[in-house]
Amino acid sequence: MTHSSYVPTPDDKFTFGLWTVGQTGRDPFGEPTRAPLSAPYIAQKLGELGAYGINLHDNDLVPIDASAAEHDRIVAEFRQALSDHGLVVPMATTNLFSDPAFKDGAFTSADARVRAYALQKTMRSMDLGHELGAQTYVFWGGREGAEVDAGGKLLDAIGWFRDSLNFLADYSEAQGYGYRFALEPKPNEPRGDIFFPTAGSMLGFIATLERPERFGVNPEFAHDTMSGLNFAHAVAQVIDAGKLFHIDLNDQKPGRFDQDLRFGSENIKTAFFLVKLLEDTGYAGPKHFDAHALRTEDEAGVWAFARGCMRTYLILREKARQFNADPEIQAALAAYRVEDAELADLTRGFSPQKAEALRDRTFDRAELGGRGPGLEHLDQLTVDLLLGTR
Ligand code: GLT
Ligand code: MN
Ligand code: MN
Repeated sequence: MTHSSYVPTPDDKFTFGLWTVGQTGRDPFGEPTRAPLSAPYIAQKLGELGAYGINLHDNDLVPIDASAAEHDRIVAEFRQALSDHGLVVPMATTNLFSDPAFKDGAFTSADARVRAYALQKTMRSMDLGHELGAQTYVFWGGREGAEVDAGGKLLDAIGWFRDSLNFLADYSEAQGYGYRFALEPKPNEPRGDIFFPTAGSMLGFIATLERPERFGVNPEFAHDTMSGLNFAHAVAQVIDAGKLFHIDLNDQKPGRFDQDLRFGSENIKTAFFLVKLLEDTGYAGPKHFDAHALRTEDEAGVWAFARGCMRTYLILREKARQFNADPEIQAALAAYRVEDAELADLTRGFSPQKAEALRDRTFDRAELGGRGPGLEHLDQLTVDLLLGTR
């Protein structure tokens, strides 16, 4: 299907969190600037815009102190709105960061009662997610971190986190939920330092779990960018490990507070190489825009924001296809790589004979160092493509 008008359809698998388009503009320095929107209304609007699904925290939908009857009424109403507007809930997650009970961590709290409550809250939230059809369960440990290390819990925290995830993976199996869990790294904010700050830390940690096959990563564009890292590089490592279970797309200026900007609004080149990576490798999961409209905006601005996230993705997807089909770009790419069948054989798969042959080989270092790979040319072709002059 072509998207010459850049208008999405559910096949594009674009999703938004209830907390994203529902964000009211509150920030640490100011009150909300927009009225709250109800979950059924958000479903209606996102359905009209061509989104595929809606993600939620337990309490985005059901207030934390709702009675059982209220719970049932709210969930029934939301389900109806989803089916009326052709949307699904592919991912769910728990709010383990707003309640003051979690101020010093949830699964990594030094208080055993808080850790147990976090497990209870998560099980209930997993029940709700399953009720709504979610197959991916995200863990973003917003409060799992510290401002000071005087409490001396660094190694304990890792162990407590592991115990909790092992418990919850078993709960998912015992209940027959079949969730795939996606761990979301972030370096800081709201904590001074958050545990497991990068995709690489999550990958290392997953290997220590009892059911590693059930766990993957939910990398977020802004979270790597905040600390000056290259998000496309992080995602490539996650894909290589077979662990891209979900992805959070947004944008961010490096070195700033957590901005959650509209996808593609800031780092257009990294966004392009990210979209190209996702499309070239056939990522088939949901593409979740975990961002919100600027605080300056009214409701019209919220929908302009949502439309813009999807439109920019589709434009970049088309640019990626152009990149792959452009003869000059492909020629420059071919010139960049130097292939050598004999050396490929020699360097892949160790044998004492190969090691011997490689030790004896003479390389012309001056020639290797003197070669110009043509990256300036290739990058300018990319810039021309992105600026629309190709
Ligand atoms: C919060 C955070 C996000 C997480 C959400 C899921 S909550 O908005 O900033 O990065 O993905 O818990
Ligand atoms: Mn975020
Ligand atoms: Mn996120």
